[in-house]
Amino acid sequence: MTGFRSSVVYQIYPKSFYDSNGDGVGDLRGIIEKIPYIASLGVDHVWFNPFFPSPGRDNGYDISDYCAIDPAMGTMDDFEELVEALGAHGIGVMLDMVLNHTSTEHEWFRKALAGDERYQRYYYLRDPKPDGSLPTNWVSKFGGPAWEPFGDTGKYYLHLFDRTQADLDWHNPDVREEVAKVVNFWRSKGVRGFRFDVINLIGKPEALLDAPEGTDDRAMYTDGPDVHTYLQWLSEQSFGQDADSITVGEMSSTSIQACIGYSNPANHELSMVFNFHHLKVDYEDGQKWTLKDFDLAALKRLLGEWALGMQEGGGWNALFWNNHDQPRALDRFGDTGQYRYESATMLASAIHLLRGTPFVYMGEEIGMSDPAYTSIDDYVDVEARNAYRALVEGGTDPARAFAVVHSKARDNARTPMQWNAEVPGAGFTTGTPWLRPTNQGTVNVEREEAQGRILPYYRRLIALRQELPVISRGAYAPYLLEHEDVLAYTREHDDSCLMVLCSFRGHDTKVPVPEAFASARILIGNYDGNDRIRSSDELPPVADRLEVGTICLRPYEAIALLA
Ligand code: TEU
Repeated sequence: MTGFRSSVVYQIYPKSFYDSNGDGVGDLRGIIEKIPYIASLGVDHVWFNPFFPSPGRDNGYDISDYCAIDPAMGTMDDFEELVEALGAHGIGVMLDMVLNHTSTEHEWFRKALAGDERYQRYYYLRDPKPDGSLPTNWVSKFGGPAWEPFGDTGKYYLHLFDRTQADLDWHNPDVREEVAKVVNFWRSKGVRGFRFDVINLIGKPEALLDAPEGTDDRAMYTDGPDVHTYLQWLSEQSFGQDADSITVGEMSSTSIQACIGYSNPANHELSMVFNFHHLKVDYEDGQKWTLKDFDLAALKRLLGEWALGMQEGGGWNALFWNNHDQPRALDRFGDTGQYRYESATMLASAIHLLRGTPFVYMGEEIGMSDPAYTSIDDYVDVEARNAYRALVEGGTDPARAFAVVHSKARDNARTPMQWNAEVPGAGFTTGTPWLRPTNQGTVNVEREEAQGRILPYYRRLIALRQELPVISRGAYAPYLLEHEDVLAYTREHDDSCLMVLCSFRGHDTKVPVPEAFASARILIGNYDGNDRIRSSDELPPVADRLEVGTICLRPYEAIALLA
């Protein structure tokens, strides 16, 4: 295993990866069966979305027991076997720690509700305002108010997500002890990787206050004053004791400054952070449930600002286009038709050669795209269903509301991994899949292995990070920030210089190449067979492509030059 800077992480949504017993839902034994495939990618760690006991209101992010395995997913023995079997390939396990909130089915919340004051102090319970209105004007990220009556006590409990996800009060030292115990439980099973769900929400101020009128309520509880102290404490009590620990914090609506704090090694908090700013460039006025073409200028600006800002502050980014909450990037920024291969590999190049640690979300490596659902009933996610209802109730035409959900729903990412062309299971299950795949006829692992070009390209990109310090360590500098079609940057380390050019357009476009790269060689590219270069090959010169210092990029072309 290598350090996190030269690592690549593969993300698996266990419910949708591989079903070993035909019940239509993925499971741990299924993942064990597919380890040869995972290992063939060359990844260093696998992040698993939660597979702990949960009522499943938010697909496992509503946890009712942190230290057990959801029986629908397998047993603790299966888990231990999984850790060992991945470890035999040098692959580490990264678990999802959802420590900002528990399910209301968790023993702590149940005891609190039954009147146990010790456990009542685990949550944010507040009285209504004197006028009888809710304790604050905050809204839930899944729609509606963030407060729900706490039994018949007259008080309310805070839930920033679904009403069955009650926020834990980290001010209480008992809560902090409990969460450290959870992390240490999994460490004792050999786990060294942790992804912390919405961890920048744990530092809410002691007094919860209304957001001033006309302002964003997220500012009232995000990146709060105590997050850094809590993370330092948690690190010291748990994962910080492992030399080979790798941690990533999911940072909701955050800032570069805060993220430098979370990930600069001098602060002893986390290895790296996810931020989502670059994935909001197709939101109208910052609102998710809208329809808008992506803004490439904004995307370039944000990727550049974060790469540079984090570098200057000594922080470290997790790099990603896809995860279980995002519609497929191919549908948003690429072309799922004529240029599927070109745009999928271009997007991969843009991320994998940047400064940071790349994450690949299952199916991305074979070019999976959003399902072609035709009815709102095809969508199962609580967020999508709430959003549809709210749009229609707010007067949006149902056809348009459906189009919005179709392009934004988290279900888009959660359809089963497409192993082969079988209908209905796509080789994921012999039963009825819990969420229906729609294009396994053309997009599947079997076909990619036999004749595809996306999967080999990912394997090559993943290997390159371990081979070349200029990729894992090189200094980043933006290039051609004003170019209308192309994302470009350079990386520099010792005597090596890398230039990465990625066209986001379906037409030809010209890019100037500085003199220093005139005699450079092509490290990887998605045209002219440059996707088939192997490390032992002599790299082809770029000179043939240059015309008076300019290169003409073809539709969705990506090319990396090494000087
Ligand atoms: O998501 C955090 C988050 O802020 C979500 O609102 C996310 O931005 C949203 O789903 C996109 O519309 C994390 C998990 O990744 C998500 O699956 C959980 O539902 C959420 O936390 C609550 O635990």
